[in-house]
Amino acid sequence: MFVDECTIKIQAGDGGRGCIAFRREKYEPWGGPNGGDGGKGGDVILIGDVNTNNLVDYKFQPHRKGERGEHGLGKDCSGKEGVNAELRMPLGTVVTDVESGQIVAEVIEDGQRIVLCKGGNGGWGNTHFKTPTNRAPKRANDGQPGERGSFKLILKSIADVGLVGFPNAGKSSLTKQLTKAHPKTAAYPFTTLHPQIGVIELFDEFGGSKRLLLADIPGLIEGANENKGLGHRFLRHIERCALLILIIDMAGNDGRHPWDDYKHLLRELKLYDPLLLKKPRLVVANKMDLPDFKANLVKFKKKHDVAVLPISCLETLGIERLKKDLFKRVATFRTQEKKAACRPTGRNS
Ligand SMILES: Nc1nc2c(ncn2[C@@H]2O[C@H](COP(=O)(O)OP(=O)(O)OP(=O)(O)O)[C@@H](O)[C@H]2O)c(=O)[nH]1
Ligand SMILES: [Mg+2]
Repeated sequence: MFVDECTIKIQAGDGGRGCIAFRREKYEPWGGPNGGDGGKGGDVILIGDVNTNNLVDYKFQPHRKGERGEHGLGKDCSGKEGVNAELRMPLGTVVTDVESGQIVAEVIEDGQRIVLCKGGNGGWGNTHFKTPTNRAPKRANDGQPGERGSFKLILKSIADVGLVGFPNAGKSSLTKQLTKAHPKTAAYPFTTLHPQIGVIELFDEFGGSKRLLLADIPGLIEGANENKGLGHRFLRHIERCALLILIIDMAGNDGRHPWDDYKHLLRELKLYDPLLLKKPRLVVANKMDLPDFKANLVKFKKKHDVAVLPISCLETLGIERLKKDLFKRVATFRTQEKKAACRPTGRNS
């Protein structure tokens, strides 16, 4: 089961209570205070984990708690700290505080640690309250309560390239060709039900290699914005991509019209988020091995003035060219992104 959205309830551990105690020894019947401090409560920590890509664990176990700190003891013994609750999160998880509606964390890197709720500090034992006028304080602090809250988790996968197309256009077939991933492919719509991330690797002549992440998502259909098909919720998984591939079944199988498919894809992307149309995109015409491909391509070009890259996933045609093109385009995008980030924004800067 794939879950990319859920709400969790978090409670960090309360701090332990401070202790009221006095030193009592054989020849020291009225020794001073020696009550230890309470231990700190356990934090709730999010940890980025590249090996998970699903929030299903949190859907079925939404309540997570840090351990409570132990109470302080006599003989100046502090209570033990509560154990932290460590929640492993897929990369790309956006965490929103339900009460305020604010984004409070984004898990981006493997191993990244984010303290979502802090455990309460332990209370002071009576040793801390000794003063020149009160040598035997009968006072200690309670521990502080741990932070708590409800948080919405939304997974927006991290990938460089996103594949968008109607069902059966060949998105998963292309993913198989470009990466080592093995998504299911079949001649019925909605074979892919949730996003799959694959790694595209390009080797150079010196034995080095470059990598890109490719997101294969379920098919998009006309009216997805009105929840037709699988809706367009899963488009969140291509929001972070540097480049989109719009893949069209140019052979027009099942009586489809590729030029209409292209138009509908653009419309659905725009309805989901107009920013998606601002991303660089590449139109790929698949199934060039089939007889109707050529005539359809001519018609398509008459209707849409865009560059189209013909390929066939079945016969592995045009794949290497596409792969190199992807690396070039993503590199250009990243350079532009860096330049834009470095560009001074203020008038006086
Ligand atoms: N003839 C031909 N068939 C292809 C080509 N690429 C994919 N197919 C076939 O088209 C069908 C659909 O391919 P998929 O890769 O599952 O398509 P998809 O876009 O991932 O489909 P969904 O996951 O349902 O959205 C399969 O039967 C493939 O074998 C191609 O280049 N030529
Ligand atoms: Mg598929």
